Amino acid sequence: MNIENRYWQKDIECMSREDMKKLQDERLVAQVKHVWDNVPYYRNLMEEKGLTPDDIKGTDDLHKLPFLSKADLREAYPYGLLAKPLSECVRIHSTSGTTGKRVVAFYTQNDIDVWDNCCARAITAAGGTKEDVCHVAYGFGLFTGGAGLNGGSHKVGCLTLPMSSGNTERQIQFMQDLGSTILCCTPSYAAYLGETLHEMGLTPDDINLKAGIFGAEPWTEEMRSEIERMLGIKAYDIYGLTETSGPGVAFECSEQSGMHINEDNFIAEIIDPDTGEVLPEGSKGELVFTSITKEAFPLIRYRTRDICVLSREKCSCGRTLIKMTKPMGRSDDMLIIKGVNVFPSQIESVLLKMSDTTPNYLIVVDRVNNKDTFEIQVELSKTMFSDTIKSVSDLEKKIGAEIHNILGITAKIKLVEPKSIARSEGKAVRVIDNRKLV
Ligand code: DLL
Repeated sequence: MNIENRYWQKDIECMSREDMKKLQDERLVAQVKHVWDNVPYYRNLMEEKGLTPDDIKGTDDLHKLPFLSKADLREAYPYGLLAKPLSECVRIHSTSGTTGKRVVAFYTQNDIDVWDNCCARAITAAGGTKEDVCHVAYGFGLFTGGAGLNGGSHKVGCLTLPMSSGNTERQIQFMQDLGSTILCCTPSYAAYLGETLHEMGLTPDDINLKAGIFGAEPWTEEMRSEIERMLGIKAYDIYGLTETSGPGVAFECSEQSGMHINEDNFIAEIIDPDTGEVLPEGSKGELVFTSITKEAFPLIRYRTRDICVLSREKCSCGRTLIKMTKPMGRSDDMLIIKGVNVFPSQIESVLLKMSDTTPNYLIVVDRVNNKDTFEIQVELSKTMFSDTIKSVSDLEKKIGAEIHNILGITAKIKLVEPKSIARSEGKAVRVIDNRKLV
């Protein structure tokens, strides 16, 4: 890769620690004043803690500020956290709202520019330049994936294909005809595209892809290798959430070991999810973000529920931006089965280490006679499916033993026919929990 192309905004991405702290200090002070002056909801939260903007002189005072949670966002729906007049807002995005009221986020033109630059950093770190054809197969609409990567791709000057998701064979046709070099979509959709490519009798040599930028859902290192193999690309992670603009809060570089957080726009903290105590660097805990450049919809100490670890270890790419590990699931997505904490990613890791299964699986949990039942449906590869009953039952036992080894509980393994588990074009559904626990 040409060295000039490695960074989108080198002065920021490689800024010294002292300069970054200074920038964050200044921006935090201004942001706190902005919400105090313009958002009564924040002012009330601060007043409850006996705080005024004068108490916040920089990032060292961040811990004094109250947390904000999804419940606050719902309570303040739709305009309660808006910090700019609607006439200055140019866009709205929203979460899917499957578990309650939607969260609506507002953007000024400057918010969109900042967001586009964050996504442009991600595309550049994945090797993207204006010579590339960027195929955006995240959903477009209220979901932030499509619009975010589309905006970043425009900034970089790539030829942008705003494909959205779905119509999978046509996606591959376009890739072939228009020579897409960078693919942006969820990792589960990337796996589906890889599967479809092979079913169409094509190989990675028949397309021109070199890199993929995948996020919006948890995915394992095993899934990364599988996608890289199926599509013949390097697969990069990207993280974000609607509340903080969307994708591009953090992005992976050539080292592919954790994502750099765009610290000029977001201050990250790790807290103990039970006590709210701020944990030292290197601890595993809940990620909390404060947005320090957002105009329309600023977030102060927003609890993401995502569990990860932060690290300031030197990165070989030259960026000095702090790194976060892949989220290890959300604290509210964690399943408790037979009293044991289970993250779907642990199961995915086991399954993808087996050569005879596909990356398609479903975890089904139920409660019968007051006892949890735990079944994992796993799709077989085509070759394994036509194999003997004995080898299929050996594989079931092997997976069962490995799951027991990792989790310490027994799961019923059900191997199912190829293509029998529904494919996802956006975020994959990996868990069906039939226990009515609430
Ligand atoms: O998923 C924004 C996005 C779009 C990110 C495209 C990356 C790419 P929401 O729909 O609001 O926003 O969901 C946010 O998705 O709190 C995480 O739990 C999860 N998530 C996002 N990126 C990753 C990732 C978008 N790279 C929620 N790895 C977040 C694991 C992720 N989980």
